[in-house]
Amino acid sequence: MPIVLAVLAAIVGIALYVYLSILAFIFIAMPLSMVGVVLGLLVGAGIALYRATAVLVGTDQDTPVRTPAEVVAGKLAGRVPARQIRRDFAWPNYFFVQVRLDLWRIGLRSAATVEQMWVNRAKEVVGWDYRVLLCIWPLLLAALAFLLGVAAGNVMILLVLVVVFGLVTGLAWLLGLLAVGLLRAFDHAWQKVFRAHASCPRCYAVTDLPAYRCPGQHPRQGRHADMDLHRNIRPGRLGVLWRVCGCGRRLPTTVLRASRVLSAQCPTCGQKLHKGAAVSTDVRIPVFGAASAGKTHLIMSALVALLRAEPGNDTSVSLADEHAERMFRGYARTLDSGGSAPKTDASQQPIAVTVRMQDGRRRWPLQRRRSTLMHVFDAAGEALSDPVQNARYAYLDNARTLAYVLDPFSIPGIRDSYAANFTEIFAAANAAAEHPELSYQTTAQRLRDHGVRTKRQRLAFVVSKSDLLARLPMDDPPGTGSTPVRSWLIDNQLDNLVKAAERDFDTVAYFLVSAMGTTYEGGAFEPFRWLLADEPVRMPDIPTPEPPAPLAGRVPGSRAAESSADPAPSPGPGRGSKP
Ligand SMILES: Nc1nc2c(ncn2[C@@H]2O[C@H](COP(=O)(O)OP(=O)(O)OP(=O)(O)O)[C@@H](O)[C@H]2O)c(=O)[nH]1
Ligand SMILES: [Mg+2]
Ligand SMILES: [Zn+2]
Ligand SMILES: [Zn+2]
Repeated sequence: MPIVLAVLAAIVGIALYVYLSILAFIFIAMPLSMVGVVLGLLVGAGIALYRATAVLVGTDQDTPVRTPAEVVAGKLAGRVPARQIRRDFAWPNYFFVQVRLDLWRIGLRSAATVEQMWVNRAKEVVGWDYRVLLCIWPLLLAALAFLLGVAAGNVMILLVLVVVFGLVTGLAWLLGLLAVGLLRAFDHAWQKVFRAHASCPRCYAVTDLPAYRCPGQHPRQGRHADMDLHRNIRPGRLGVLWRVCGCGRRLPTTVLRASRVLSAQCPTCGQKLHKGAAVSTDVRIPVFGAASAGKTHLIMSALVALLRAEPGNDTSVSLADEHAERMFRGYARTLDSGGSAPKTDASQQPIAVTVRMQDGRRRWPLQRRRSTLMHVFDAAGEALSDPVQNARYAYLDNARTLAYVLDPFSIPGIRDSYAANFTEIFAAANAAAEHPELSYQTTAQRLRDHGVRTKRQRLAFVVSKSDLLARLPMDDPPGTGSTPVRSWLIDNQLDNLVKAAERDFDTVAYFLVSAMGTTYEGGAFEPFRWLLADEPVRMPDIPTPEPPAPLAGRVPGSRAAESSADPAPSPGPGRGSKP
């Protein structure tokens, strides 16, 4: 009987508990859970937003940051790519890599906070007595709903963040790629149109992308390791309009803008390049010919004439570097004293003498004054004839314009006819010993051996020492202008040489020049002027003097004897014209 009563009491008790539970579920758990879910959603969203703010504002100290040092180590995109050349020490563009790191961090930190809430609550409940649990389960249900709400709110906001970050990043990439493409194209177009390159006067490397030094604060070891050297200043992953150097300094991208404020250097040998390198029209003029042909005197006389001329227009001419200034001082001293320049040292690697021609007008599209850097290379005749030495003269390969100097006193016919009777003139001429054809062919062969397409190059064919030549009593002295000089060479058995030059080069013009004077028009500068005429260069405008008198019967040293070069020789005669 007591057992029956006990069972009955238990059944009633359980029924009562179930009844009360149902009531508690409906009237306590359900409403509280609803409130819990709503609160949870808000709290979850708040956690995600708080984490996002902390990461983006930078108060989350542990956010992984892609630093310039990692960029240098090759970890720009997270893995180590097989790059031979190290990237520049600069901060990567935010939307290239950091945005991904930030989003990942926000997700991780939010999830960790939510997970922590779950774990903490679970730990508390696991320790409770089951009777307590049976009494307060409706409240636990509401707490569970709250936690579920937190997780859901968190995930929702994270998804929204992924979408927003994705959209903003996508837009940034779109605009960035467009801007990078345009800026690079503009740089490229400028260099193409104005034939702008940077050429190293020492190692002869020619590049469109010089390296630039950051003027910011870099520790000494950093400078030693070239951490301040930006080898690729073009817009890209390290910045579109600007880049921030690892030292914190903001640097302009694009060669056009960088060349204004940063100092350029040769990416190959580290030599400091001229201001405006890779933006200025770059003209390289190698001068070749036999030893003692008169190459150095031609350059000397031409450059002194150019720098002493007073342009009538608003162009200006100046020496581009210390080496050029030093050389020029020597040239001017020699010319003014009437002396002779020392023989060029065959053991020294030639260094370009660079002259800057600046246009005074500011021109569209950047309202920049355009300038030209003219590099003249002078090597010793013996070195040019020596295949081992001339193989190192890479400047010959990179030139569009060359000057070949021929000493008329080395022409066998002239020598045979006059050397015996005019020893004094021949002694003054210090005639070249090498046959003109040989001195031409050694360099032409060298160019061919190095795969240079000479058919794209212009050649100024210069017959030197005209002042001394005029003193020989020739029956048929060379006339003025390109065509007469060419005919004179053919008449003097140099038809093979003329043919070879015209076959090898795109355009050839002939000049008869004396290096003893310093007149700008009609002087030793004429071959250079003709070479520059095909380049996008604005030349100093000097009033044209009276046309030179014919060569025959001239008095040595007279104005007419100084040069008989055609003031504006037409490129026509040389271009495939037949004798
Ligand atoms: N009168 C006269 N002499 C000249 C002229 N050009 C060169 N010379 C003389 O020719 C000689 C050789 O001239 P350079 O200019 O040194 O010859 P180069 O071709 O540079 O010779 P390397 O340096 O040995 O390759 C010198 O003694 C000059 O004085 C000229 O136009 N007139
Ligand atoms: Mg010389
Ligand atoms: Zn160099
Ligand atoms: Zn810096």
